[in-house]
Amino acid sequence: MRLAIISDIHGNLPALRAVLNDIDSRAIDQIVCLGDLVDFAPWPNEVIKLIRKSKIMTIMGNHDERIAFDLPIVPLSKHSKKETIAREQAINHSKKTVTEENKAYLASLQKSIIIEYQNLILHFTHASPESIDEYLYEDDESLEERLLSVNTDVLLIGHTHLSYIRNFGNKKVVNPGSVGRSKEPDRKAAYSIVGVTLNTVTAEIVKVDYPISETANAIYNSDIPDFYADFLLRKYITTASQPFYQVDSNTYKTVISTIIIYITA
Ligand SMILES: [Mn+2]
Repeated sequence: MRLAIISDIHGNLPALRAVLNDIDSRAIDQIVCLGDLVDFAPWPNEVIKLIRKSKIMTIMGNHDERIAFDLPIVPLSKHSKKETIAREQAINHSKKTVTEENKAYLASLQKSIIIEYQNLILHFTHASPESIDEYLYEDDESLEERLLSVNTDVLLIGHTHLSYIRNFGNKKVVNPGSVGRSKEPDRKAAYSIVGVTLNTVTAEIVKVDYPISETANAIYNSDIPDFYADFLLRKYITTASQPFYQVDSNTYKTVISTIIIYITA
């Protein structure tokens, strides 16, 4: 069985199309989406339509939950003042734009899915087994404990927008990264291919080029704050609270004159 794992599309239709085309060109049995279909780019309804049409098994993300149930927007301490304001505007844009039918679809999503296949168990959830909005980064010291706590062979999580694969003996934690709002230096659409045989699991991260400028221009021409287009175009590098920007020194020098570095507390 070969699975394609996608996550964190965030309304970015060109990125989703590129990833689905790439998946189409490979022998994949099922696509699983770890959630966050909406917010930050102007195609939330089109993304939901394509996800449903493509019969993708989908889990609820924290952004989906907030739009589905009209939950309040709570600022995140890791964000700068500028990002806090932009985020609220972007989420309010989705609250106005996403149709009632699509809100009902988002509300219908499960928060985790467990697949048993041959002798193996795979546990899919948006952020962590315990929470829909906890960030589990690659270097998290509790990662193995979290994996073992849900008695699974493979824990598949997104939410951080940073792809990684961590192996613990025969068990794994796989984060496919983000399709539509990558926080990796290349900003490419990321996803994962997971192969499952009788007793073994393989995983790889795939990066796909897509027309980032098309998405950025659509954001500039919408009510979504320019912040999110600038981010895709790397006009800002937000360090947030995690030292994940492994920009190599050569790349850094070429862009240093055009970026603004945000250091947030
Ligand atoms: Mn999320």
